[in-house]
Amino acid sequence: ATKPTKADRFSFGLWTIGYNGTDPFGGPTRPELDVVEAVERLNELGAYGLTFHDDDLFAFGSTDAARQKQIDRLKQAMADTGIVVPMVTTNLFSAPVFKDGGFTSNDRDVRRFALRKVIRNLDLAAELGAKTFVMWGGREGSEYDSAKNIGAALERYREAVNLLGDYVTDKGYDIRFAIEPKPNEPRGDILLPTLGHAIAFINTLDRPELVGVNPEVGHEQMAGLNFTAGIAQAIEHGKLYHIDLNGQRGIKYDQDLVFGHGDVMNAFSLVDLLENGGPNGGPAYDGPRHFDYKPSRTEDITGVWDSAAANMANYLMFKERAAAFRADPEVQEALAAAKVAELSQPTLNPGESYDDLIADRSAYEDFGPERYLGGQGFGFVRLQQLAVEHLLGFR
Ligand code: GLT
Ligand code: MN
Ligand code: MN
Repeated sequence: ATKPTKADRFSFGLWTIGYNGTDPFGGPTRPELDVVEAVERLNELGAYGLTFHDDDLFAFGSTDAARQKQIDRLKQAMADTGIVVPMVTTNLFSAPVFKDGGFTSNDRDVRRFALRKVIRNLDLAAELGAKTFVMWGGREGSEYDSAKNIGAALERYREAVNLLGDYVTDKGYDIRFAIEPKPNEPRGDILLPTLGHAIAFINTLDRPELVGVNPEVGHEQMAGLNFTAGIAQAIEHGKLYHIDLNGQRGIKYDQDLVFGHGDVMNAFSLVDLLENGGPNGGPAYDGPRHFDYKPSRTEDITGVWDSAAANMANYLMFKERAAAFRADPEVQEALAAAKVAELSQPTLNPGESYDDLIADRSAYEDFGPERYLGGQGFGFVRLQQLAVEHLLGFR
């Protein structure tokens, strides 16, 4: 059951398995990984998709011929393996020109260049059949409050996303955008730092239906937030267009660990939500299960592929454990005792007005809140303990 197949829809960024170990304190510990090898190995391991930034596939500033050669090599590898490209994204953060961001750089010429770079990559995304275009604005932000007019930056962000929405609509591309929040790193503070900020921003756009979020486990956890709860809210708003799965241990730099190597309890509840949280207990999300992790700098190429496999195996193990949790009669009983389903029942009766509520003596005068002292516990802890026992394989 931990052997992935294409039906599981696991995808990986080319920059993840292709990460060469460079960090702010040291250079590469691994040689470059070729895209064809990446596609072939992912296929063998049971993944279905590869995603990439323009600059992962062909170096920034490549000639048209060099760019086309890499695109053709990728297309051939896709044809040979059946690997698809469900998502594409543009690098607006590595090149020196983007040192103050792309869409929101103080320098207007840089903003115009950034838009052209994205438009060019949108054409490639459409050509390869990608349905989602991720926008991670890692350099959109600042270190110094007086150096960035946040209101103006948000206006420029909006101007950019609106223009790109017009572009895909006019071209007839079947592509939606997904904004990826992150609180900080590389900028001291990044614009749209959490999925909540991003969803609020999206609702101010000309075409909000074209734009959702691509939350990353570690990014929300860097802000001290509960990832599962955030994902549940994104789903409730109809905005979960894509997801970046990985692992993070607490509020610190972005670790990009293997999915399941960070907060295990939250990973379990996340998979339970994605797989069993939908209507009638079915999946709540039907998009790619995309891994955005970094094979640790200590690993050789064997460690790279072991870690890629570990992401998928862990997801499938959580999925299996979550199914067992849901199927356990004792869990069902604990869920009922905890009144979890009762929360789905509207607080007012059908057609009931506030006058009717005020007239209902059982809601207030005869309610008796005193009985909640001592009695009327919810049993949430017992429910959580059952989850732990399933997660650890003791049930
Ligand atoms: C970068 C970042 C990731 C984003 C990628 C998409 S780029 O690697 O750390 O979280 O998902 O642009
Ligand atoms: Mn990350
Ligand atoms: Mn990411």
